[in-house]
Amino acid sequence: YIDNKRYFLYDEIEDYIKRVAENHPNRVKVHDIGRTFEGRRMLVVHVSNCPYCNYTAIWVDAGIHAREWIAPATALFALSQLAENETAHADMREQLDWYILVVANPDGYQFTHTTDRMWRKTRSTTSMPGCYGADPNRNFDFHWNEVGASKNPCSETFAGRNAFSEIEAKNIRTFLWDNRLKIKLYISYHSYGNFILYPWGYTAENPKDWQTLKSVAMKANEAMVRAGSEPYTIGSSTQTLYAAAGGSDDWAKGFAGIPLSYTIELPGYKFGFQLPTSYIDAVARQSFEGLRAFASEVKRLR
Ligand code: 0X9
Ligand code: ZN
Repeated sequence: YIDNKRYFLYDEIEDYIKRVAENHPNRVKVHDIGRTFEGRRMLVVHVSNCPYCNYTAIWVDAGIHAREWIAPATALFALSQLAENETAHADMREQLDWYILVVANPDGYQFTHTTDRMWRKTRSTTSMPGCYGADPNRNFDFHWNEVGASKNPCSETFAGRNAFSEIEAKNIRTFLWDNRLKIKLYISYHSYGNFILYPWGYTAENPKDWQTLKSVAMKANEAMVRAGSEPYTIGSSTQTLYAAAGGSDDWAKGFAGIPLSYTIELPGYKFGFQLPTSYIDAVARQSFEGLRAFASEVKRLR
């Protein structure tokens, strides 16, 4: 399995995904959902006991923001447990399909390893020479650019030239849209700050089913705390963190109609984005217990 001893490069994650699919052909399928701006492949891993049974599905992505390294590490660990640990987690695989996108912004992720550890956005060219990338989490077409985003290509929260200007966001959109009827839970791992956020990010109003969103988040939090985690703050993005439109979570719920949608801000402790490798294992394992609770709630609500 993934040993959580360090943060992997994008190429290593890609190689691992190919290997795990080869080693577990009846449980793991890889969907190539398109290329990034710089030409990297974006791979969604489908893990299921019965890949053609069309079970209720859970989507997990991570690394929409390049510098939030603990997020891909957490998603990668979840993938490795679900795919490779044959003797455990039957509860999580039974009657469920998992779709995992370990690195949602591969170009940015690679850039944080080679050039600028604090890079957040994609790496596309913009109308401004010397300013690169848009914030993929401001680029989704649901109340796009209404609040908490910028039209300035040099800004860290540049919403993009238009909604879905970023190929990475567009690739995710297409896959989610095509599978929207089976996906009941959308999870996006970010860091940092220990938050479980539900929609909306574009308005302070609550979705009408906010109580369900909140109670499911509370189950996940309880499971993570039982596994040793610091507690998470639960609430709507706008009410708990800040207003910001164009997020993937808002689009998943508001446009694609996926009922349960969350952004999980993993812990940074005192280190922020630069969480030391010694923390990876605990965060990944605690988060995996959160996923187990999410899975059981999805089945209960089905
Ligand atoms: O600002 C963001 O995109 C997220 N926080 S982060 O520090 N990881 O950048 C929060 C996104 C919450 N969801 C929405 N605002 N839709
Ligand atoms: Zn983020």
